[in-house]
Amino acid sequence: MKSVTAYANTNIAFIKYWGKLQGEKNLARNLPAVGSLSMTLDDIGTTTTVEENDRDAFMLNGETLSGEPADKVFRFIDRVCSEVSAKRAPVRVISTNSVPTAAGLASSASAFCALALAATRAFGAELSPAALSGLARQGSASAARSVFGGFAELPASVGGEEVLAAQVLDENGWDVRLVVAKTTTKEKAVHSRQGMQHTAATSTYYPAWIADWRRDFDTGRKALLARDLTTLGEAMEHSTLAMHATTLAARPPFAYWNGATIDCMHAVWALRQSGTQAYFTADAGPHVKVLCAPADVEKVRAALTAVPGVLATLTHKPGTGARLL
Ligand code: 2P0
Repeated sequence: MKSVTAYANTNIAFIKYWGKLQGEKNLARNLPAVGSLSMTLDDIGTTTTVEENDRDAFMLNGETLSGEPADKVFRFIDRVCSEVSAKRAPVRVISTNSVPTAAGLASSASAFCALALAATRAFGAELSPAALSGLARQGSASAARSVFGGFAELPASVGGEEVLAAQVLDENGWDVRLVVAKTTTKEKAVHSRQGMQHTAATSTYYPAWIADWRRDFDTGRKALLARDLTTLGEAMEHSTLAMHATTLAARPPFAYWNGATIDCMHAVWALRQSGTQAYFTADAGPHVKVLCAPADVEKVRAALTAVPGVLATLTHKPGTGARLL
């Protein structure tokens, strides 16, 4: 067995994935109930090495992990082996994350994408980018989109059909920026998988979310291809707020936002009122990400930095797809 190292950038969804096809078989394959559309970010992701070892071991950021986080990785290795018909041998998986783990900056997206690429190659298989996205999706659905640079889509699965991610525009296809406002250093209390399953099971608004997501997806996809920031931004904000509304109408309710998250949203709306094209999104965590033109980055950063509770801002361009190192 070869020792293989791969790198994947994380991605942020403009149009949100939130909800899985239910039923044991569908859940085992992690099939999304809604379509999503994302931007892969530059220089923020996961580097993962997969190599032979005398027993399964998982190291993340220099620490050996055990329990569920490690078991999730080992189960994914089982899946890789069955998918590429390789004999399962024990492995050491060494990952380094430049994404804050489990704080809503999509660490599982880059993690399972890099792991899928490194593990398939370590076991001697070479998958097409589309097939690799199908495998990465089974680790974490958002990971399917990180296979591709620039902007990617992952369709909804209808009736349990297999779904693969695809590139919509490459990293040179549209020069935009995503400004990330960090509003905490803490890990989130409700992991996204748990959060989406809880809302699917209990939220009054989940049926409305499932009935309506396609409008934002179709509008957002068309706007992305037309490089229309205003239309894409409006669809992104709607998708974001509709997703978060499902959590507020769950029983018991929960919210990924903190006070600074909401203040950042108001700051973005104020920017628009004064003529700057800026649009927010937020994921399963309290950070706020703002889409804007490169020329408006400084204005957006200044507005977000002025919000009490914003700890730092980081600016990302569209990044490249997953690669071997
Ligand atoms: C997304 N999120 O589209 C959405 C928006 C969070 C909010 O994908 O259960 O970690 O592993 O498939 O991919 C986070 O969910 O969930 C996510 P699983 P994942 O980026």
